[in-house]
Amino acid sequence: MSTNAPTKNAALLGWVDEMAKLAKPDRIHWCDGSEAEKKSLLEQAVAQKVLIPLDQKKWPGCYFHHSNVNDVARVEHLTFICTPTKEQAGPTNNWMEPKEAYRKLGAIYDGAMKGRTMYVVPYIMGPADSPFSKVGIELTDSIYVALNMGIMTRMGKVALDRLGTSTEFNRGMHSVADSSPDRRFICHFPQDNTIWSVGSGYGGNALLGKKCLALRIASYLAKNEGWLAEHMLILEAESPEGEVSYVAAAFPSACGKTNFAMLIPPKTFDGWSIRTVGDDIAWMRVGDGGQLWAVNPEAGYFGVVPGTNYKTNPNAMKSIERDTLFTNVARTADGDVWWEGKDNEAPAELIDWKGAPWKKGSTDKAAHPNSRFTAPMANNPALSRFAHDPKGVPISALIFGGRRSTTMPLVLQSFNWTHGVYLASTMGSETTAAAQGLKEGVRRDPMAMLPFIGYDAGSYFQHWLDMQSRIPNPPKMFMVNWFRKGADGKFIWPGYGENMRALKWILDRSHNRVGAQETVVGYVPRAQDFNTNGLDIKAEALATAMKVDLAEWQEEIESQKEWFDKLGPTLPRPLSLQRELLLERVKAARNVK
Ligand code: GTP
Ligand code: SPV
Ligand code: MN
Repeated sequence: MSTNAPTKNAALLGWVDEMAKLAKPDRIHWCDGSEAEKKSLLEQAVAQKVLIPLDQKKWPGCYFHHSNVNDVARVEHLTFICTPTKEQAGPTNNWMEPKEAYRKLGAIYDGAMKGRTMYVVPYIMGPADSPFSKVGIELTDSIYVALNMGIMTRMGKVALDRLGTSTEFNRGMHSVADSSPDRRFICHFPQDNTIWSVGSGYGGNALLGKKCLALRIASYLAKNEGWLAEHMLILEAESPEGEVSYVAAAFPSACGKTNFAMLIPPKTFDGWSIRTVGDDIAWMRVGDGGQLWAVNPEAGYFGVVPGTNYKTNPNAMKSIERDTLFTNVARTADGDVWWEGKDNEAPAELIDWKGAPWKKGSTDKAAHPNSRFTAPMANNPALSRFAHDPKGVPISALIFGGRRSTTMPLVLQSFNWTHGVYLASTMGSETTAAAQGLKEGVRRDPMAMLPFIGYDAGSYFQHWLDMQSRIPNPPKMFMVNWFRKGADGKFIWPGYGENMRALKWILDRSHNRVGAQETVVGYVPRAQDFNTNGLDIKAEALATAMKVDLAEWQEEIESQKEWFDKLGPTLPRPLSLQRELLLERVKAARNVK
């Protein structure tokens, strides 16, 4: 078997050899992360029809990929936490006994790479020179995965150099195998720092550095080591006076992180700049000044395509102008791409994401609702100059927000840390196309981490509560909701750039310089605290977007009981007491028994 191993790391060589003996690839290619390698991999991917080049004049360095039609999003029902006991995985995760998981997936890997190349993809999550960064090695038979990892992580030689002879690296095994949903499993072994994924080539199932390592495995490490690994964007806000602040925000999958992280303020916020540190994942530790410091472990964006246009998110549009992989969008015969919610109307004819002819006016979507772009973060014109800073950035506010058509106001500040953790732990959100096979409707998605907590959820909440005493200068906590709907079923709040208005209040509250109305459920902006200059929305609609309706809240809090009951004995008592206290307060305010 041919190989080009560029390392003397015995543990690494031994493990790669062991996995190769199992999967039996014809060739092993060690990725070095060079430009020349990228070019060659792209050429091979095109020759294999894994990628289709777009019109290179219009879209330099851009390619189209369509996944297997049964493989278009994360698969939560096929995702497992393989801890020694079921209790360690907790009631929100699927659990498989580790030996059983290794046996089951091992049988599928056996010979799965015959006739194929096994790519050895060394990568770093986090800046190359940051003490917080983690090295992972992903073995994969997907050239598409190898190319994506090259964009999403610091990949290749840089990772092997950092690893040296250390045995401490995440062992990620991935094979698309036969792409059969019956033989698709995403298994995590936190105790072994190992991930085995088989049967899917898509996003979070297959790019193992992202959700598998940077969230599920990292959240387990973070619990043990006293830090936080969260599904959060990180943004930098600079005021006209030159004050620079950072916030981190957790919104569930396909609920607005990329958009918020790339926000362009409305005209009336002259002199304000928002820059992106990260759009999906934050690793946060206590640092200088007793503040919480955040690092973005990724190096690229794996972003939702539909709804992205020059009005909603110009920075994303500029980020995908070159060197971008488009997965499951629609395209034209002459190498252009299209999706629902692009700037222009659909052309008369398209090739839909499945490769079938599509005519304007068709009720089928031309692009898959979870179609994605993979773009290097260096393309983002609004990239923060601290995006690669090994120390990270100091966080002033933590924001949590779901997709809720009712109940949740535009913005709300918690009374304190415990109340903030309670609000985040009970966060509800309507499910989206980012995961396959979920029931439509609102589900609890605590901290936007339901699919990504790598251990018992109750213990995860306890860890959040415990963090308070570790952070001398903690960020303030907020809830937001851009997705409340009016009687007409339409979003009330214009969203996108206008979210700056809520952000401004959040920043002012974090720096203790603006007032608020205390409601039974938390602080909200008073009229004089909230900048509406140039905002095109009726006063009545704005009031509805911001409203705290106690009847809705009572229903909300009562419905949280089922969720807390499900969490079982590890649910921290301060959280169940918060719920009960809040319910009694709401009932008292409504004068109901
Ligand atoms: P993941 O990558 O899955 O973690 O998603 P994300 O949280 O980064 O979501 P993203 O920013 O990609 O937005 C998902 C969808 O919500 C896109 O179709 C956006 O156009 C839409 N969206 C984002 N922000 C807003 C907003 O403020 N208002 C409305 N109405 N839609 C929004
Ligand atoms: C998400 O689903 O939250 C994503 C996309 O960011 S994936 O990488 O598929 O997890
Ligand atoms: Mn995400």
